[in-house]
Amino acid sequence: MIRPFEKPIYVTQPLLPDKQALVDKIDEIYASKQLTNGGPQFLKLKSELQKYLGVPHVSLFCNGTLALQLAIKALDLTGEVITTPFTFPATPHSLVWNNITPVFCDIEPATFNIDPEKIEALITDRTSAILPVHVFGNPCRMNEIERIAKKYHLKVIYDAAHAFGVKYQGKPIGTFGDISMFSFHATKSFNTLEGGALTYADPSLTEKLYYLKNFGIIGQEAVITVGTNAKMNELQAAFGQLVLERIDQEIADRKRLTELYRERLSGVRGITLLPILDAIEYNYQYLPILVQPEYGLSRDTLFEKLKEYNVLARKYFYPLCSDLACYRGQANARSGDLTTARRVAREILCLPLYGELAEPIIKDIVKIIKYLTKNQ
Ligand code: T4K
Repeated sequence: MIRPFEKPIYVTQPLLPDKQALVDKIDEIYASKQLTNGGPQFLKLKSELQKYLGVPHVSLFCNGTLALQLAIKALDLTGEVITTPFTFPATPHSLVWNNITPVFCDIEPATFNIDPEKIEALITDRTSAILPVHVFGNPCRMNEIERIAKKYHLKVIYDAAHAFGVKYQGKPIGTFGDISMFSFHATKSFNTLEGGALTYADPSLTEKLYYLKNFGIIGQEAVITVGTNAKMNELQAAFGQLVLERIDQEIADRKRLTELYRERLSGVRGITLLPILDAIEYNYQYLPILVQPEYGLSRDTLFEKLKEYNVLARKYFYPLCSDLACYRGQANARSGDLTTARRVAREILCLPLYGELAEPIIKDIVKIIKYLTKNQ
C-alpha cells in the first residue's frame, strides 16, 4: 500500500534565483530608477541570451504569446498559416489575433511534431507560412519543413516555447527558420517570471520588432506603425540574468531525473516514453508519457488516480486546439486528417519534472504507476 504524498507534487516548479542576489539586483534597479523601456538590466539580459542561445539577433518581450503575435506581424503574414493542433492555444491564437486562419496539420507519432509529409496537401494560394512547434523540446524535421517553405515561397516561424537551449546537429535551435519564439514563463526551465524572446537572422527585423513592441513610437513626436506594448521590464530582465546563472545545473538535474524515470518506467506495459532524438542536445523540460491500451487503465483514469496520491500530472496538450470551442467550427478542424494528433492527445500525460524534485518522489510516482496497473 502506497500512501498519498503529504503535499501536492506539481508538474513543475519554477527555477528561482538566489534570493540575496535578487535583493542586490533590486538595489541596482532602485538606484537607477529605470523600471522598463530598455534599461540596463534589459540590455544585459539581451546580450547574455544572445550568447547563450547562440543566435545572431534576439528581441525580448513581456511574454511568449505577444512575442509570437508580433513575429507574425513583422513578417507581414496573411491568409492561412499551417500549424499543429497539438500545442498550447497560444500558438493558433497568435495567428487569429493577426486575422489569419490556422490550418491544422497532423503530427508525427514519434515526436508529436507537425508531420512534414502532410504539409504540402494543405497549401493553398492563401497560405503565407508554416508555424511548427518543437513540442516538449524535440526539434521538428526542419530540413523537410524548410524545403517545402522554399518551394512554395512560405515563411517559417518556429514556436520554440519548449526548446530553450536545445541544439540540433550542433546548431542552436533558434537559428532555424525566419524567426523562433521562446517562452520564459514561470513554468519553463528558463524563466523571467513571464517573458519571451524572438531570435532571427535578418537584421532588418530588429527595428521592425522594436517599433511593434513599443507602440510604433519613433523619437518623441512620431508614430510610424500601430504597435502595441510588449516590452520586457527591468525586474523581469534582472530575474532572468540570475536564473540564467543556474540554468545549466537545472538542465543537468532534469537530465538525471529523466534518466531515473526512464530506467524505472522501462518495461511497464503500455507506458511509452517520448524518444529523445539522436543528434540533439536536449533540455529535459517535460516528462511526457503515452498511456496506451496495454497499460490497462486509460490516461484519464491514471490522471485521476495520480491526483488521489497528490501527484498533479498534466494533460499537455488535451484537448487538441482544433477541438477547442473557438476552433472546432472551422472546416479544416472538423474534416482534416488529424488521426495521430487525436490519438496522442488521448494518451498523453506529463509527469512532474523539475530540478529540485527529489529522487525518492520519482521512485514513488513510478511505484504508484506500477501498482495501479497490477491492482486494477
Ligand atoms: N507556445 C507553446 C507551445 C506553449 O507551451 C506556450 C506556453 C506558449 C506558446 C505561450 O508562451 P507564454 O505566453 O506563456 O510565455 C502553462 C503556462 O502558463 C504556459 O506558459 C505554458 N505554455 C503551458 C504549457 O503551461 P498552465 O495553464 O498549465 O499553467 P499553470 O498555472 O496551471 O501551471 C502549471 C503548474 O506549474 C502548476 O500546477 C504549479 C506550477 N507553477 C505554476 C506557476 C505559474 C508553479 O509552481 N509556480 C508558478 O508560478 O499553462
